[in-house]
Amino acid sequence: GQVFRLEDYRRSDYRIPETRLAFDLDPEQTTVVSELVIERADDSAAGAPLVLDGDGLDLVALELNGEALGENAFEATPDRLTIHALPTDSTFRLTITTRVNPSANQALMGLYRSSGVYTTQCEAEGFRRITYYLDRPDILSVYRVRLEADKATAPLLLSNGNPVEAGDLPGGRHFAVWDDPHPKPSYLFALVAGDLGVVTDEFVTMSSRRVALGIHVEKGKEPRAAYAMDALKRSMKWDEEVFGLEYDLDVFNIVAVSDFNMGAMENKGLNIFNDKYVLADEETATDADFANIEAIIAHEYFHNWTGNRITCRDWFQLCLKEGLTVFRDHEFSADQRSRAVKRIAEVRTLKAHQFPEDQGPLAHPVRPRRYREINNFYTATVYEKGSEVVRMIRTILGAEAFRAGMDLYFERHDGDAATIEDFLTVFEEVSGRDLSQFALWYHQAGTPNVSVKASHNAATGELVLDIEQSSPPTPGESRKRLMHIPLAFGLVGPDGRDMVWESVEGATIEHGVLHVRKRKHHVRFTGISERPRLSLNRGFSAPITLSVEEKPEDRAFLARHDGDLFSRWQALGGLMSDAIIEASKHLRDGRKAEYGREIPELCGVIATDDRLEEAYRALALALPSEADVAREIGANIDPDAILAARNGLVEAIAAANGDTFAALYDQLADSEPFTPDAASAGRRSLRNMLLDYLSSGPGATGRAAAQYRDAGNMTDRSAALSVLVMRHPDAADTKAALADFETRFGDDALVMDKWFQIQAAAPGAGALETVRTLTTHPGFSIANPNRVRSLIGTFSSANQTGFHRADGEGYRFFADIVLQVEQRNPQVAARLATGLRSWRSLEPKRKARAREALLRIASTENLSPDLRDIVERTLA
Ligand code: HT7
Ligand code: ZN
Repeated sequence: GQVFRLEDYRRSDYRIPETRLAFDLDPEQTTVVSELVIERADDSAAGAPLVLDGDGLDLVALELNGEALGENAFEATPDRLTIHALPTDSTFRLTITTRVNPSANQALMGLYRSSGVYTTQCEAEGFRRITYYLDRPDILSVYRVRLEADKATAPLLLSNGNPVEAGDLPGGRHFAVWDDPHPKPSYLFALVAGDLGVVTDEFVTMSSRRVALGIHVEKGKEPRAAYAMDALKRSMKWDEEVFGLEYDLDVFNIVAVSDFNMGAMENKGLNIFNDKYVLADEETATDADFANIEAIIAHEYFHNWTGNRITCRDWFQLCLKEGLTVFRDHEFSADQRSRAVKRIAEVRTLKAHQFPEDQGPLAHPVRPRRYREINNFYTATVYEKGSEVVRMIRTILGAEAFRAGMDLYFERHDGDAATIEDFLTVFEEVSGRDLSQFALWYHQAGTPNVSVKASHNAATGELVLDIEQSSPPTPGESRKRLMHIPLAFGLVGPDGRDMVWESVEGATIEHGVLHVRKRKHHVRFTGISERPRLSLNRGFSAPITLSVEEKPEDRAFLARHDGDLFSRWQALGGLMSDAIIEASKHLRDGRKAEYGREIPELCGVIATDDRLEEAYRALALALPSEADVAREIGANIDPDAILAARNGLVEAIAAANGDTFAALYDQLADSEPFTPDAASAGRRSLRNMLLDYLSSGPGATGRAAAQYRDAGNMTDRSAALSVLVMRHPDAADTKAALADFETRFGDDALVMDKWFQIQAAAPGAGALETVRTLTTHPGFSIANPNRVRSLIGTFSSANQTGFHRADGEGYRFFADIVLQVEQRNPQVAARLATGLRSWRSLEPKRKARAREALLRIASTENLSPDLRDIVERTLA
């Protein structure tokens, strides 16, 4: 396949200042008339042919300035329309008629139907599946869209911008016209037509403009959109207060659809969402669902400025909108909820998804320099690491200069298709700093490592830190340059407080942040009378790994006393991870695992420390996942040994704290009616964490079965079901609860996704048969991305022992499914296939079997570019 390279970027010879689209919507034969005002960019382009992108298109008619074009004047293939003979005037009008079949579109890109609703997905290159166009993000155009459809089945007609006209037509049809005054790239175009229920509200902006808000959902589900509406209004307010950014149209619509490749899409004035991230009430959604809805509603709304008003020059700049918008939604959630808890959750996600990507065959820079399939670059690196890079800019500059830089960015680049260089320049200008070394975070792949060795001389009061940075090689980048790493730290004294030094030399330290810029820093502090404990990378100030020679008792001290809550969590997690790794080695060698008393004792202390928020305590008690431990081990992974070692630690913690945990569990029972706020959610998460520990012993199903039965909300119900399935898969209580769940929620696909997910995560060799059987369940559909992700995605990403079965059957099944999904939806199949990206770190037998599965996929004929790209890079 073709490789696209950043250095090949060229401005287009043509611009499209105006785009008029007319859709005559029909389930199988939709006609699209596109009337484009085209401008030659400059005289040097005279004579250059106009080449428009297409993808599987069927051209019906073509006119230039109102005249049909002769056969020799153009060349049309499904994937390209080339017009050779163009008028000499600098502006002309092109009218293109295409015909598309929305019902046949299973790839869910371009115009398709989801449960009878016409909808579109154009990012990144879906617009070219609707009409021929300069389908690239630096072509900004003003759109006017006319929609015509059957009124009975599609009473709702939406597009971008503001509504300008609507009316009835003969034959039971009707029309609506939408006008979007803000120039936008084609990837932000959207339409929706269907019969949906709506929740409406209003937002009054900071300059007193009234904005009509609408959230459109499946009829009957309107009450489940109330939380999303509340989150939308809070997002609009927050962006005004924190960034001074106001909404810019008269209406803002959100539509929830049930077939969607990703989470949501920020189309101008018409966000389209996966219904999973809109619909929630206490009976059907968990606290995690509520938090996700809040975050994604905010994310898409925030794109209105970071993405839409300022868009990307090309797809290499994807992190310009995505990393920045993730940073903004993280800050929003931190402000709405608990900052420390939110930060821990972010870092857990980063480590679970981005670190393995950065440390495996699919590693790429936050701003890649080449791609074969752009859909495969909507990654944790572009999104999550991209957000971390923005966070580091704020850490380095300080909050005030960061805000000044953002203000300048909006002022200077509003209406632009911008680059990462443009973004960095504003921060350099407002701060006077040179960010050229820092810019490597955008250009260089891989997770840097910082090693720290400390020596303390009590007699002289000197503390010396020997700090060294290194970056492991990544595909195509064997030699790495030195990074600018902002390392927040504290020297924790014996009383748990941060010590103050007299002088320091060897590195710049500003506001508790040590700037690592050289390969080695020999940093000498004076005035440190007692040996401090090192609290490093506080708040995860840089997305790095740390190598520190640290005594377990120092870690335990930090876990108890560090004034920085994030670092306390980090210290405890490190202790837990080391204990599981040690135990897994013992178990592999046929020895007995020992866990010591420190961790169980610490868990007891933290669980009952009511100075700490409950949500924080729950996170502290959560052991590193099996995948986290596997990543720490890095090579020759045996998932069975890790599971056994982790379970051993769960049991040791439970045995040491049984009575305490039981009393606390009872005390935390909800006495008030359900509310989804952070404090109540935190209480439930701690209680459900305790339930897991309390249910870890043989036969200990009683509490979970009772909680399942009595649950007044989905958080408690699904947590109890999960504990039963994970800890006691064969128990009668488990079977009864699973059957009950299916009876209660069998008709609700989104809730049944939880049922699929919980079963797909159940550990052990038997999981494969369960998952295989569930693929034949009437509620499962290989054509629906949410179903596939719930069952197959969970199995491959969250079931280490089931998926990585020693006999390789898990991989064989997985490859079969990936190939089946690919027939319909290459994008979803390619993303699914990344489940095998860490195959090289497995023990040799599993490694060989995983490779066989990958090779089988790679050797399949007519593989889509999406899947081919992923498997070939994974195998390289
Ligand atoms: N910007 C949106 C990305 C997206 C997408 C990309 C490719 C294919 C389908 C897609 N749906 C949404 C989502 C976001 O980051 O806000
Ligand atoms: Zn986004």
